[in-house]
Amino acid sequence: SEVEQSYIMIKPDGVQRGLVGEIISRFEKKGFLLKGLKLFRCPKDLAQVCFIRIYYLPFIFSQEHYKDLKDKPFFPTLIDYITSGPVVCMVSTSFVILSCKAWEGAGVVASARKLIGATNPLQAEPGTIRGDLAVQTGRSAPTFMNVVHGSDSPDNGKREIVTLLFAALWFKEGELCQWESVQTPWLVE
Ligand code: YYY
Ligand code: MG
Repeated sequence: SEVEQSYIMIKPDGVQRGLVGEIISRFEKKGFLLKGLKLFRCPKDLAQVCFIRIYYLPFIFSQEHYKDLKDKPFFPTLIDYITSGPVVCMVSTSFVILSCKAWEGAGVVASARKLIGATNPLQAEPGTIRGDLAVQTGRSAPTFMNVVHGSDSPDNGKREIVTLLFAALWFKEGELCQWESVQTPWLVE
């Protein structure tokens, strides 16, 4: 049976501001199972991207990650922002088995989005990661700096983590860790 997965990423401002532990801690405390974790510098340079796509498949690039936004006015600065320093790439899995329909709506993707909060940090509720930890409104710069990314659907979760050889983004096959947490029986019945 298949388990829902979300790709969660601490963006360069979160890393630079020393919020890695704080942000990981929120997902840990919630009870999600951590399946993958790495510090990674996303290349901006096209030559680098081409090289890596040829020699290190499957691979990532930020333009692919945000391809749905490529016509937006903030897209160039969004790519500048996301490639401006290391990011922390994470995969979280719910304990919830998808075939258990009653739980599907409460799966990790939607739940992680709630923990993360609204895209605009000034509109994000207190208690959410963006509401508590970010302020950039996009008024002076066209892109929100909002410290963290979370997949917006289970399908995008799959696309962003590791799918087919040529479509895989942030993680390579074999980089995710198969393990069981001792917490599981205390989190779900
Ligand atoms: O999923 P989420 O990150 O909350 O927002 P998206 O609509 O997917 O946009 C991705 C990314 O783009 C967002 O985190 C900041 C930036 N952005 C922006 O700077 N200004 C907007 N009006 C919308 C998005
Ligand atoms: Mg999004």
